[in-house]
Amino acid sequence: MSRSVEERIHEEIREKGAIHMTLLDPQKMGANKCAEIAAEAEKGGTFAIMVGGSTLASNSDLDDGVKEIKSVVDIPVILFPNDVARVSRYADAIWFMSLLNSRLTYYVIDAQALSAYTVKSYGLEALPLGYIIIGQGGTVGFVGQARGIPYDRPELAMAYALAAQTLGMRFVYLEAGSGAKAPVPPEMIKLVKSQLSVPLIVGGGIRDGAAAEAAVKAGADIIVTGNMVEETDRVREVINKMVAHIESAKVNP
Ligand code: 1GP
Repeated sequence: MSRSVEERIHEEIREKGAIHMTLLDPQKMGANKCAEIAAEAEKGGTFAIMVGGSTLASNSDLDDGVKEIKSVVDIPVILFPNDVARVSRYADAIWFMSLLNSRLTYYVIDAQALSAYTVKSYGLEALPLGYIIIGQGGTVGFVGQARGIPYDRPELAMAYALAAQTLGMRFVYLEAGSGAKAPVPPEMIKLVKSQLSVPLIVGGGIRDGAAAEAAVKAGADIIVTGNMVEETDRVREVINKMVAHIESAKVNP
């Protein structure tokens, strides 16, 4: 039997120290462009493609995007849904996530209840994830009605992350929001990681190797970037540089 995406993530973290994932939005960029970027990102050394969805778009665009990306890469394609409709049967896995600091039970548990059967019937591998918004969180903070954790309150992030792990979630994500002015602070990552044994994902506002390296040195296991590849036509080079920073960070702590 082939290894699960979860096993592959763990193996890669063990081997490399930390890994990079590339977030793409087919509904924003179009399926062809996404596939083109995904192929270059794979060559640059990204471990997986995460497929997010725009708030206002149709599901057929999502399916087309996932299929197109799958047709050009061998690395895992993982859904990163922002709502119940963002589930495609063509992906390898889905971050089955709860927005832990939302005001609305919808984003904490109701959306998951509404989509769990679909995920199961599609045979999608579910990766249980506690998702925590730091600061304002940009669009996801607004739509998800998050009570963003202030950047200077790392102990609150730690408390929510530890609750996620204690509830059995197998990944924790600290999200500053796509395009955030400042990424999650290293001091916060450090405190959160000191209490966690599950992989810690960090994303939002990471624009260069130095920021990724700082996050990994503080304890991040997975770095997610989205905007970075949308803003360049040298995707392979940019990802390659970032991956080098990420891998060297764990080797030379
Ligand atoms: C957003 O954390 C991701 O969900 C990526 O953010 O687009 O700022 O890289 P950026």
